[in-house]
Amino acid sequence: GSGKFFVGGNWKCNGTKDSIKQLVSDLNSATLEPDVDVVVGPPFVYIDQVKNSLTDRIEIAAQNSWIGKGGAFTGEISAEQLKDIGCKWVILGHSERRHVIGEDDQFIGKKAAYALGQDLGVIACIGELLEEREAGKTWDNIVIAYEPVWAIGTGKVASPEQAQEVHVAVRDWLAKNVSAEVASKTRIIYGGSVNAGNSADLAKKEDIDGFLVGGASLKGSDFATIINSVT
Ligand code: G2H
Repeated sequence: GSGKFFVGGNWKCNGTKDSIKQLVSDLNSATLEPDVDVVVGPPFVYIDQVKNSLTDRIEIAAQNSWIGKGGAFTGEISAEQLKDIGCKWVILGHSERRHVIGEDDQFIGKKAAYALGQDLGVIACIGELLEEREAGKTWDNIVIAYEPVWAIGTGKVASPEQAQEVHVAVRDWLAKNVSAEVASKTRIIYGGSVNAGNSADLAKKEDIDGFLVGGASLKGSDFATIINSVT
């Protein structure tokens, strides 16, 4: 694999002040492998609550950001605002945003480029194929999440072999289209029905450098098990 194991919890549009208080307290008391980068992505409105209560051991991601500087863009949140409240990361291009909300590669690419320019880390999600180079030249802060659409929230996880095959293809694409160095150091993580029972087998695969976890990240003990499946 490449770099440090990376596990992101994508809470999506879930939670209340109370349920998040509980989840944060479970995460604060969980024992986590030290050699894993751990990030959670609460809904925007709870980021401040999480930032003020969650251990510094875990960093915070937003689930979206605007394509440029803030201003007259009703309903949007800027990268500058995310930084201002202590967010280090943003999840961009998630398939729910592509397929339910209608974001396309070009729009997601603009968001990624702007967020990287503001020094946010980007968790860039792709579907079946990496269709085009989306984020310009700054690859240092990018983690690529491969999430086959059929595996998202369905309980149908990709087999370790299926995921490994695509991760290798993505790495080859990076080698050909960006550089060998970027290909070898970019973390390519898997998302789609990862849970406490299947993460260890997936983590054994050489090109699976971590996970983006949805449903199972809402339970602290399961999320901790997934973090600790690093090999
Ligand atoms: C895929 C994943 C996390 P889940 O979207 O982004 O969600 O683990 O619920 O399939």
